[in-house]
Amino acid sequence: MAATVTTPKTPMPSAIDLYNIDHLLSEEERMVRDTVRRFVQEKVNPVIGGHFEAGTFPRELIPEIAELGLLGMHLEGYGCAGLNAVSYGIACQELEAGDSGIRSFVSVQGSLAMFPIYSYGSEEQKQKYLPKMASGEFIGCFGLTEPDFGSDPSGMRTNARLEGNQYVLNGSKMWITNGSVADIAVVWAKTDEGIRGFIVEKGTPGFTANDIKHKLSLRASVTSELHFDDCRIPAENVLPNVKGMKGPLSCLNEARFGIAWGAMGAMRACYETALEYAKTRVQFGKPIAGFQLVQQKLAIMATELTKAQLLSLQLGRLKDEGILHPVQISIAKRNNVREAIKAAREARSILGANGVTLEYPISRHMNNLESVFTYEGTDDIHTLIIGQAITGMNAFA
Ligand code: TGC
Ligand code: FAD
Repeated sequence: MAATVTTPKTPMPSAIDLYNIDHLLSEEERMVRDTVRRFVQEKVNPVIGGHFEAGTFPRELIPEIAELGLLGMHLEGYGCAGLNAVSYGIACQELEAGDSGIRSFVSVQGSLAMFPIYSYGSEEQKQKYLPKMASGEFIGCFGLTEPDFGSDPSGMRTNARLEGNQYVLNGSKMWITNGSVADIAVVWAKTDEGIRGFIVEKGTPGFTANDIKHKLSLRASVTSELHFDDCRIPAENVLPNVKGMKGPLSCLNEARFGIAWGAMGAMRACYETALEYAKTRVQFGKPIAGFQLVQQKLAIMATELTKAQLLSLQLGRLKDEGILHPVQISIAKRNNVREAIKAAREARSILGANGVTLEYPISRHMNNLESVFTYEGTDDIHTLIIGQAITGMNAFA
């Protein structure tokens, strides 16, 4: 029998899942989605606007985030949940539907602080840090960016020299998520043997962290500067199993993967808010959702959300098969964040003046997405990574 198409009268699937992607998820993946979505609706959404306004991170949510198994959730053993990549992506999507700051917290902890210890640490380091990080007892941060080296981190000045059984660390790191709240910092520094990763514990003499104030984006997230002034750390705190830029760049693969999914959460929240608003806001005698120009905006948002969902799901399936290439992550990170920003802007316009307030989540997401566009490789850097992959020519320098 020939394949058939339903009629236009057949009820559509949900407005936030126009391609029935739900069908493509396993039961476990759906359960992760529903659990994290409920947590965001019940615990994050009621408080996040207040935290954004105050410029504070909702630390009170950490125990529950840990309880849900979201910290290092795609790692196995050491108290981690050991879920697949798609589940990790789905969790990031649901968290970022609440706020990019919450997803950032989980990304940094799992992908940027736990992942390097898990992948490149000694067995002693893994035993010492990972279970406490999975349970939320220890918070981690990741220090790669410096004041003069953002997109080009290989130029870093932070350095570590071996003196007896200690490394002496000097330099500074900038824009570090969770910096001042972290119990341990995974810091990348130049050594005689090339770039190495170090675990620096809070309170080590010579290590200070100061918060960056007056951000207009990611306000519900802590961002700090780290300073190392003859900071002596035990030689056993070096990550023994990696040297060179592939150390930090491989961690970025993990975090960028989560961001590609996360951006869709912010996008979905903006789209859903605009859709609901448009159906009830009456102007010229009818709901504004009945005007062609408003429908055009909503139709584009719905289409781009659907495309991003499919792109991300295949990204996750490739990761779970163990054949994901970093350039595929760049394609998804770049596309999804770009489209999320465009959707946020259009959604904001549908709310008119209401769109600029914190009463609705859209402007908060829109401002957050400006950071997401820049961190973990700017949009330009991902364009160049893709360009290099398809032409074979390096256009970075
Ligand atoms: P390049 O010379 O091309 O390569 C150096 C070595 O690294 C390897 N490599 C990778 N390994 C794993 N994954 C990747 N994606 C890799 N890309 C490169 C490469 O094979 C080579 O290995 P080997 O063994 O030959 O030494 O690298 P480069 O130094 O020229 O860098 C290229 C470039 C520009 C793409 C890279 O520097 C880059 O991605 N820049 C952007 C910096 C960035 O994204 N920073 C993010 C900081 S962390 C952050 O923003 C956290 S935000 C908080 C949150 O997530 O919420
Ligand atoms: P620059 O590299 O100075 O770039 C400025 C502009 O020049 C950009 O538009 C860029 O795309 C463009 N540009 C640069 N090079 C090229 C080129 N070759 N061709 C074309 N255009 C180019 N870093 C961490 O290490 N850890 C963290 O936890 C962390 N958290 C962050 C949290 C927030 C809220 C923010 C905003 C940033 C965070 N970062 C973190 C830093 C982030 O990774 C950097 O901001 C980012 O890599 C870009 O670096 P930069 O800001 O120095 O911009």
